[in-house]
Amino acid sequence: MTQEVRVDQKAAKLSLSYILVAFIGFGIAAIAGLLQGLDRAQLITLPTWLNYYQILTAHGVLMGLVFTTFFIEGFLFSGIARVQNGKLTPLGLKLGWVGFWVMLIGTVMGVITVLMNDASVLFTFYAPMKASPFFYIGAALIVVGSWIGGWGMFAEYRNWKRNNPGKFSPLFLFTAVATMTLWQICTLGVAAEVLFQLIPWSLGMVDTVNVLLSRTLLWFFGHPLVYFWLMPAYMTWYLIMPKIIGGKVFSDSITRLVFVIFVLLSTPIGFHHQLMEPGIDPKWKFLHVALTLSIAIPSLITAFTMFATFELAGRAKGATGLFGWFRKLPWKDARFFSLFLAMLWFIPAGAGGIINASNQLNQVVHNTIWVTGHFHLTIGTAVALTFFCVSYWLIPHLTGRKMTRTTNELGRLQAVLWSIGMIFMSGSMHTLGLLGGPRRTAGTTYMNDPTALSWIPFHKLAALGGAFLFFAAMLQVGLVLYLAFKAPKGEQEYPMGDVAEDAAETPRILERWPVWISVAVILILVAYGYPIADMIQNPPPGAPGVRTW
Ligand code: HEM
Ligand SMILES: [Cu+2]
Repeated sequence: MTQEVRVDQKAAKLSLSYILVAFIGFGIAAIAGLLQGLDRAQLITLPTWLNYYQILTAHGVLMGLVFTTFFIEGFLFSGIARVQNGKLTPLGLKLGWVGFWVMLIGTVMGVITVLMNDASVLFTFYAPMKASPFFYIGAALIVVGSWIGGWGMFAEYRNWKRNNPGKFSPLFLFTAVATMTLWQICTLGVAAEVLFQLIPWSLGMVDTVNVLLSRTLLWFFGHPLVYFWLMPAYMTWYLIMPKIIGGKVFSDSITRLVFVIFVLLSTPIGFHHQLMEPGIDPKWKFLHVALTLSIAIPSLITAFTMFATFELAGRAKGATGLFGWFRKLPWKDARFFSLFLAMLWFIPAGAGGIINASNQLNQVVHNTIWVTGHFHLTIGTAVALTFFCVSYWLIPHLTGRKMTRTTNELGRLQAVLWSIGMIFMSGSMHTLGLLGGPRRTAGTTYMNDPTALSWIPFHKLAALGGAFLFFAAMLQVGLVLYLAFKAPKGEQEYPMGDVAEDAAETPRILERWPVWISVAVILILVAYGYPIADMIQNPPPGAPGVRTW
């Protein structure tokens, strides 16, 4: 039996600050999302002072970077405190706060530049589109701030190891360290791009930019970024969910193994975003595709583990037959219900990912709105719903309040509305992509071209989905504010699962970080060393900046 541990006030304040900023960013981004959907369906015309690409940039940056990164830092700090008797060390707290402020300054800088229409370069800020230097500096500060927070978590880990020599670290701490390790490695790519290429260029210190190199450095970071979002969701599924359903963590070793595989394999695969790009030898693309397909393995292991967890919990409660356990799951509990939908959505999302990663199939869907449909299922649903669901119990836990029956019911409604919205929006986006519809394009009929006209009904369905999503998003923001400031005072449990007693002993090697980091670096050198050296030695003609908006 674990005793009930409360996250103490200091750690709670830190964690809550991150989480509130996350949901404010999310709320603003949702408004932009709705407007985009309506514009593309030709249901509204944006006013001349509000550019489609401007709101698309705001939406992408606020959802993809601000909502996720702030939420993840806040959640991981809270969980690390939870497994250490509710406390963080003074050093961890301090780094947590410095990171928070640096990230916040970067966010404000970036958002203001976008609102001033000085940075409509989209979420990927591809050169040679050129934004104001403040946009890039803001982005760099978000990344640096998140590093500092990560160092705070490493400090917690070192402290734990010192006080518990020779023991395995608590699973939550281990998986948090894995997540932040991946993040520190992969962000080196985007940091190099922004610091050495984009900032000097946007300040006018150099005239042109090596576009191929800049995109390669971006994707060195861009795919692992996806795992940075996914790993905290997996932490919830592996470690938190079992407690909510009254079961046990299926296996300590499998959990650690899955996270180690992510650290090893998520970086050397970035070329799967550049399959259509000239200047990279197909041999290297092939290597990256092969590694990409192998990173589906931890997700398949996860699917197996989740069902095993459900089944064992159900059988422990007396379920019989092949699927009897299904009825024993706590469907009425929003903490579980949202999570289950999140996991369910990850099945089509992952299948779509395998399609994107396959060389030939990529040619069909590349740069179509299929891709947008895909990531609204992965990050936009599997991850986002998981984060919503965490907020239902985490926020009241941090503020000394309680989830009520009504919040529980509204939480379940939220997940249903979000799912309906995604069926329409993501479903239409996938269909449109197969019909050749482009992504990242303001509403247009291409002078009434028949093909483009045939897309409009699907855009309308997507906009209908967007309306559901917007409604669900506002409900979510309302729930967050209610749980933070208004819900009745009380005790809300921080559910942290225990490992099953009969699980096999964990191999020591799984906790040898120097070994895993070295393997990760070697894989990166193999996959990127030669291509990047080649791009620097034989650069394509330098590109001057353009302003397309
Ligand atoms: C209220 C819910 C949402 C709505 C209505 C919505 C709608 C949209 C639409 C219409 C687009 C533009 C498609 C295009 O022109 O290519 C888009 C792009 C995008 N969305 Fe969402 N979305 C929502 C939630 C989310 C969430 C939860 C995330 C991630 C956490 C997300 C991340 C993104 C990103 C990264 C882009 C791409 C930006 C770019 O192309 O630069 N969205 N969304
Ligand atoms: Cu990718």
